Amino acid sequence: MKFDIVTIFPSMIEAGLADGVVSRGMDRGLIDLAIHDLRRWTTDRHRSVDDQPYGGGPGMVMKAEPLMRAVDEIRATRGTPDAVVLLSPQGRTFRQAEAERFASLGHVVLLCGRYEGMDERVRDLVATEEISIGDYVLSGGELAALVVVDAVSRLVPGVVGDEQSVAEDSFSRGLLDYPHYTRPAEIAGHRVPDVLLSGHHSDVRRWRRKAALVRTLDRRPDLIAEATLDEEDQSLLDEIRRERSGEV
Ligand code: JD8
Repeated sequence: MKFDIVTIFPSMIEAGLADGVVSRGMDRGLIDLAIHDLRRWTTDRHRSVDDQPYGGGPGMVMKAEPLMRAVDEIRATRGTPDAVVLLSPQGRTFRQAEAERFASLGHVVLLCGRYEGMDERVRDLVATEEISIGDYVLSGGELAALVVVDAVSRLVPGVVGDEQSVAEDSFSRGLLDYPHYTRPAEIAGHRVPDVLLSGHHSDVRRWRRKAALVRTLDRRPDLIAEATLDEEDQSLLDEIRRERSGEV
């Protein structure tokens, strides 16, 4: 998987990638990630990446031309990317399905803005898509790019040690995760549920599946509608609803 990140704050990206699964994937040659300082493609004495907005108003706008030159050079030196992604609050929301789609592509360029955002011509001429990581206001695209790189990289085979755990991850099943416990068996009167100590693997599996359904129903009912539920899940859901109606 190849990533190119264009930013005026390369050290922010470096810091975010210094540890963890992405840096290990880079060390192991599974991820080829290059960070590009946008100022390299400025031409004026002050290396300007921003300018005042036409029409007036507060703040500054990122100039289009340095970004256009940056992507041209990335194309020439690193190959034609499958996607050029503009991170912005106006983008469609980045979800697990998007992460899976990016992971299926070979080469993704991520463009990070600052200030009030990018000159609209970046959307017209450079970006192939526009993504937001969620409905809150960040100061720039760098943290969003790190989020995207992390979510996509862990789907690249070999990046996360345990393929099984990636496949079983809560969002790949469309449900929230079940509760996890490790030693000791009791803390301040809070005991680990007996079933998890029982050694009955099918009981453990059923308990976890039910707990995941309970959590999802309580915290993210919107996900239930989208989840792929098998017959066992359906009967567990019925069981939960019966328990809650006071029938049991
Ligand atoms: C890129 C500049 C800041 C945004 C004026 C504050 C993504 N989910 C997300 N939230 N925010 C961003 C994001 C914010 C950015 C830029 C991404 C470039 N800003 C601007 C508009 C209002 N300032 C984001 N992905």
